Order: sequence, then structure tokens, then C-alpha cells
Amino acid sequence: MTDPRVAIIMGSPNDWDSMRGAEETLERLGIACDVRVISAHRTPQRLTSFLASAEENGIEVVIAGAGGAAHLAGVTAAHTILPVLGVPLDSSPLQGFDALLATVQMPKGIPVATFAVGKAGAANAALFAAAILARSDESVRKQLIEFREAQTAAVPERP
Ligand code: RP5
Repeated sequence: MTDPRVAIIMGSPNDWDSMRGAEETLERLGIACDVRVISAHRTPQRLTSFLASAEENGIEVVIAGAGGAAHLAGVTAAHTILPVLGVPLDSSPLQGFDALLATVQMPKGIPVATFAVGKAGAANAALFAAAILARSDESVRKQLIEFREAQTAAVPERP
């Protein structure tokens, strides 16, 4: 496998069931990724040290999944100019609505691209990361086109 170009970070090991689809999607598109558990509040130093070297380590996009008062994507975006794709997760009594608002409502100046709550968002964040890479990588572009074609072909004309 080549060097990771996408980082997938999540606030808790308990987020992995929701976030594994991001890794699977990137794998299907032939994009190497680095998957880490990093919490903005429980492991703040892990976050800053990971982000301090992410760009020089070849990371081009960061996907950040978190639930509850989900500040991981926002804090990540504050520490890097890499594109940050936020995935709100359904891990609290508010069923992800809290995480959705926390992720999408970034104050002006530090953007986080926010995806759907949960597994759909994780997979779509990976597809979006691929779309970013595809702008300058013809092989990723081809993989993405093939993915779309296979997805279309898999939809039956009748139920
Ligand atoms: C967030 O708190 C994590 O992203 C997770 O979704 C949520 C709950 O974490 P655990 O208490 O299950 O580890 O930081």
C-alpha cells in the first residue's frame, strides 16, 4: 500500500462502527488512509501533535468523526489548513443532532465541511475526499468514475 493521503480520526473507539465505512470506501478507491482515535478533549496533545506533522507526512484531507458536543472537526480545522470533513455521529441521547449542529455551525473563518449523521456521512466524506484528490490524480478520478458506474449498474429497474 502507498503512503496514507487521508487521515480518518474519531473521538472514541466506540465511533469505529460508524466510521469504518470511510476506511472501506477509501480502500475500494485505492486510497491509503491513516485511522486514529483522537479526542479533542481527552487526548488534546495527541491531536495537536498528529496535526503538526500531518501535512508533511503526506496527508491531504482529514475526515473527523465525533458525537455529542462534537468539537473534534472544528478543533482539527483550527490546527491545519488541510480540508477537514466532519462527520457528526449518533452517540448521545440527542441521537446526533447535537453533533450535527456542533460540526456544521462553525463560526466564520475556520471551515468544516459537514456530512450526514452516521454511516452515510462517513462513506460520503470518503467519497468527497476522493473527489478532492481526483482533481490532481487521474487514477483516483478513474476509480471514482468506476465507483459511480458500478453504483448505477447495481440499481435494479424494478423492485
Ligand atoms: C465523543 O464522545 C466521541 O466522538 C464519541 O462519539 C462520544 C462518546 O464517547 P465514549 O464515551 O463512547 O468514548 O468524544
